[in-house]
Amino acid sequence: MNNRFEEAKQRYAKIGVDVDRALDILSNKPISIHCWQGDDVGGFENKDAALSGGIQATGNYPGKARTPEELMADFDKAASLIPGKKRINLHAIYAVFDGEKADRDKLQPKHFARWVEYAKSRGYGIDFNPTFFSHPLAADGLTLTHPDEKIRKFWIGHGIACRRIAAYIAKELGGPVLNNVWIPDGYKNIPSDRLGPRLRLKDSLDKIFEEKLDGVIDSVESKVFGIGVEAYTAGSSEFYLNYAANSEGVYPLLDNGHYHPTEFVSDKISSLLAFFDIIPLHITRPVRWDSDHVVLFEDEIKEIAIEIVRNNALDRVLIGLDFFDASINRVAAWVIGTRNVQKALLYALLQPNERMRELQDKGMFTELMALQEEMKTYPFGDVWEHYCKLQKVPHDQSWFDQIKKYESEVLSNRN
Ligand code: RNT
Ligand code: ZN
Repeated sequence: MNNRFEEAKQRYAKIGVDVDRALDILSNKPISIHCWQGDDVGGFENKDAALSGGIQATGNYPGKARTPEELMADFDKAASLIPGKKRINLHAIYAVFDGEKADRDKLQPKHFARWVEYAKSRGYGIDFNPTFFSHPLAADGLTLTHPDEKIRKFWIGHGIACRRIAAYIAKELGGPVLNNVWIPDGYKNIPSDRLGPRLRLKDSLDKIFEEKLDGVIDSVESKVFGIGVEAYTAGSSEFYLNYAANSEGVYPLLDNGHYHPTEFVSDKISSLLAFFDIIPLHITRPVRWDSDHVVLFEDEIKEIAIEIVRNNALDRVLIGLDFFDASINRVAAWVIGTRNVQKALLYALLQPNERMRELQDKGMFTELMALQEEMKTYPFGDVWEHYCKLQKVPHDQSWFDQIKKYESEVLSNRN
């Protein structure tokens, strides 16, 4: 009998929070963990592929995964230290070629058979992303908006190929696959035409999404700016919100690193819940810009989780992660970031959300503030530790001992 947990449970029960129910809900919510934290968004296309598209993984911590086998082993290590249900989020550049390589527009389901096998054997779901960067035909930073029709066609072909791969994965795994389109397209300096690229983007997307495919959830990810495209990004928030609102089955994906620093995704979720049945997220940590730092257990992450939970939207909000830190142990980065998102969800599930809503509606704002602040020091940590024990993963910092061991036995032999 864990006394601290039992005491915590009673305290939460007193304010009407059912802890066991919260743990049950949490254990059933999958988190889509991005494969690209394991190798700095490198992929397997070619060994020295340089990351492009205005995103950057900085740092040179030793031990990055160089092959599918290494990436899968690292993901396994991380997953063994993370409670709850998992999905693995793949990018097209993680195709596993058995012999001859295929260019992006020629990618086929068979190039992802290894990942399907991997996910099946571990009971994970898979999500998917076409890769519109780190490629010679994206060297000028333009893909689906490119003024050159030939280049645009190549990238449309890539988008179509990826949706078919997503459909294949969905069929194999027996459940829907999110296929998320993010493109880097934009301009460093003041453009002389802002509409043209957006009209070309609209047309390219229409062509990509034309085919009806079972099991594929399509999304489009907006952004405010990237490195080298500071003045203009074609796929802006307004563009994609409108695109999604006007197309059947395409959803706007919110990445909380993709807005002005004074904007909050926690405040955007409810606006979208009013209009869309599904909302995909990329949870990250922007530090001054879209820097893709590892997610911490901090206020905005808690607030995002609270918005999902108190609006009963856990089934509608698809939670994916998106960070790539090469300055720390990459396996630890996965563990820290994913556990923090799960902590935030638990924190949200342990709030007396109904009571708080009532206080707001009755105009009892003093009581509301008092309760909100009291909740911050409730024995949340005791419940988290209990959850980890139930899930048979380390409940405290001792998970890091396993990372240290893995680093000395496995990662340090890579160079
Ligand atoms: C880039 C977007 C995008 C990428 C990944 C690798 O700013 O956030 O989601 O980070 O697709
Ligand atoms: Zn993202």
